[in-house]
Amino acid sequence: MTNRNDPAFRTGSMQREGAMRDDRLNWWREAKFGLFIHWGLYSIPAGRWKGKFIEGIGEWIQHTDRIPRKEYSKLVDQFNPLEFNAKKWVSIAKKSGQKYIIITAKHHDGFCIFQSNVGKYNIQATPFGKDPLKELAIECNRQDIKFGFYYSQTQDWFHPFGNGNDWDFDHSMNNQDKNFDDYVQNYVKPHIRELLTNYGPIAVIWFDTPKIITNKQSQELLDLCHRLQPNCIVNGRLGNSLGDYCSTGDNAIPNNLQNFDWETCGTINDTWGFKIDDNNWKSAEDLIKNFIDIVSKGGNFLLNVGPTSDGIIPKASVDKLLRIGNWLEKHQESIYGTTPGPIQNLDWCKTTKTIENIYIHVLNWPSNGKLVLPNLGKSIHEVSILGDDKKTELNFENFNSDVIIQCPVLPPDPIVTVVKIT
Ligand code: H79
Repeated sequence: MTNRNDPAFRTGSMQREGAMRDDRLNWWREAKFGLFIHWGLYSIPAGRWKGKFIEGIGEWIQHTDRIPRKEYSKLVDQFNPLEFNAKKWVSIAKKSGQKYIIITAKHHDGFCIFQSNVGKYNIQATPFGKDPLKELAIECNRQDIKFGFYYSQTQDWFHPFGNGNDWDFDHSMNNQDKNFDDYVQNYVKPHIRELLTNYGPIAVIWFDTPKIITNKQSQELLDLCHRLQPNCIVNGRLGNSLGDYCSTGDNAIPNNLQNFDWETCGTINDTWGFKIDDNNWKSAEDLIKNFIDIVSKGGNFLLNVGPTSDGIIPKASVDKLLRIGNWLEKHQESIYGTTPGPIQNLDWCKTTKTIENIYIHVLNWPSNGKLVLPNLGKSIHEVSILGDDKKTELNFENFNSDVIIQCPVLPPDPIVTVVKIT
């Protein structure tokens, strides 16, 4: 049906067509930018175990260091995020121009950061005693931001019938398939029921690492989500080519324009869950350029933060997000609600469009201020710099099949200047 050969879609999926799906996806297609939050027991060790720095991504610490579940699960006694403030978190997303928030309800370690009547490995077992997801749901509603949950449906290193923990359990034993199905039917599904019943409207359920899940199990989970909340969209990592949109591989951006719905999830440093020694921050400029690249190819950007176990989003993350928000405030028009533009094969510029306008995002400003754009046709009315309060019209001329636009010699925007063609 569509071309998903790009390596970025290693973990991607096909999607079902249909009017229902279009309805569900309408807001998401315009939204472009979301906040991903990885928060759980792994935020406490933050990449260190028994005084040793553990390699790899923070939320994988239990797996990387083969920590026995009996030992790791003792972290519940320490989870008490006294600084957690839903209003602050949602405000950060709001100021950054993000339109949706997706938080880990349960990651691969199996800990549920919400109040659940299914199993005991959840927030109720901690000294915190409140449900942070409930507070976030209320606050997102207040600030008009869509809210959704990440849920690890296959890997679960705590549940004996979940997948992935080969240091506490021997899953090659008898009844593996039957046991995993038991886990899906009697543990995963009831959790999904709680998540889609107790928190008001949920915009997205974001599954991950499908691995051994069967087609039947994926289909049942998809149907369950849509039955409980018909407007809830489900990402492609549900598995077996099911779901409402494709997820690329982590941090992967496809090389070309794609003609289906897709999203890149990405990190600001290297880890997803908070890791004390990860200071490998991407620059705000690179993040903005990645974001533009993604939108110009028809995708959404789900950008991650990993709050500390106290409930603080690292300052470096907040700084970058706010800088993206600053750029976006001036350039909303060329991002939200746009579709991929007509020029797709140039490295120095990325384009988007609306019915009336084409937006040229100039990633590398030419030293003479002259932009040479191929194949835009001859029906151009007006050219200006987006965000220019004086709305100065720029001179342009047609030359063969090119349009040559004379811009200021110095780029008007310090990060990425956008030229608007009407
Ligand atoms: O939730 C985030 C990741 O934890 C999750 N997806 C994003 C959104 C994810 N699950 N699996 N993976 C990412 C890929 C796993 C990579 C691994 Fe490794 C390579 C696991 C074991 C070897 C890196 C190195 C992580 C642990 C050691």
